[in-house]
Amino acid sequence: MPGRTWDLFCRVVDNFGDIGFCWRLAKGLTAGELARVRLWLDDLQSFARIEPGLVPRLNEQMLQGVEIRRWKDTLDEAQFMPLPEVVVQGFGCALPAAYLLAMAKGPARPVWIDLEYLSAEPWIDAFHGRPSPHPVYPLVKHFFFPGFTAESGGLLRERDLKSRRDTFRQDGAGVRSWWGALGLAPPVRGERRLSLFCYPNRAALPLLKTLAQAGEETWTVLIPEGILRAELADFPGAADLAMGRPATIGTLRLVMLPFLSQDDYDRLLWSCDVNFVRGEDSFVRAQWAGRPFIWQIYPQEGAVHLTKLEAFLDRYTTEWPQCLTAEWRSLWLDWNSSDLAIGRSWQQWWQGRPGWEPLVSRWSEALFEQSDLAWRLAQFARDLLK
Ligand code: TRH
Repeated sequence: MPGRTWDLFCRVVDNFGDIGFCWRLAKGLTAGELARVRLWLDDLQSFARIEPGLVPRLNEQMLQGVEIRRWKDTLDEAQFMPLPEVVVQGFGCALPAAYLLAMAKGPARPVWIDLEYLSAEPWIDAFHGRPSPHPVYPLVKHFFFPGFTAESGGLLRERDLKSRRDTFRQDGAGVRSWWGALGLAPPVRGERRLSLFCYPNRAALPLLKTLAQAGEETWTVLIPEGILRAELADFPGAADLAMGRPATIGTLRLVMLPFLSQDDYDRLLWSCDVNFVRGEDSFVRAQWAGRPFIWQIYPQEGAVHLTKLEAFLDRYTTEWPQCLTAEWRSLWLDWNSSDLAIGRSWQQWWQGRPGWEPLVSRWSEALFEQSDLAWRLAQFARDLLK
């Protein structure tokens, strides 16, 4: 049974998180037959970086069952017709004025949902689902907050994600050929692999220098193209780093990766021993990988992002012994405040591994028990449509 008709609006503010999330959501709603989705998007070039099947010059196209439409500010009311039953504005992006007017005119007014950014802060549970009447039109918008609790909007996750992850990990030949496609042999004994996706960060160099003097272990650090460009230029030995030309410095091997499709990026997270992630979507994907991760949160004015970071750490480590919590907190805070002394916190953190390793996968397993965001969003819309 095909679901209700939905419009999902997405503006690419910067980076890949907005479209990364909205594309997953559109696919999730479609695959679960929860909705028939039109995805309105203002930047198809950014989208093409994470979705190789997209043709960025087209104004309209079907991809994986989702109708993708270019969203231009010049579109008039007729071009949005027919209005759907459910409208979602991704990350609070304002709906086009002509669209809003058409919604207000009716006759049947769509359910209108404002899908917010993810946060682990406790207050979001109380605000999730709240209505907000429009000041002029007879319309009511409802807030939907993604989150980590049963009371929130939950987290995006494909239905078969866990089985795909586990099947991939168990398939030795598949994993070998996957590494091979990236130009790498599988890891050898004593070699650790770390993926490093982050914003510009002065702590990166001291961290890499620590990994270059790691004693018995060797570290292969995989960096997406364009990430840490300025920092690496200051790293003696890494000046020639380029795609297909790794750099070896002591116990560190640096490898530049092309920007991967979302599916291959998942495989990278599943394959590495440690993942550095950022923003929102890669942060969530690292949790589905069930491996240790270090999160660089999207920096905001007035350091409000640090409150969100602390809120997540509180939730993540709530049942952990104090000493392990302290190790995670100090490494994460050093990374997020570009602390040049990060080498020390990294070493303490890594040495504490036997203590926290089972707790990391326990967190992931517990999250898998929850219902996913696309399903919760569809239920939420269904209840409002009644
Ligand atoms: O790109 P980001 O920094 O996005 C951010 C955040 O969403 C932030 O909250 C928002 O305010 C800001 O954008 C505007 O990081 P994020 O959220 O992890 O998104 C990256 C996406 O790119 C994610 O879907 C994973 C994907 N990706 C690939 O598909 N291939 C890759 O090789 C890499 C490194 C990432």
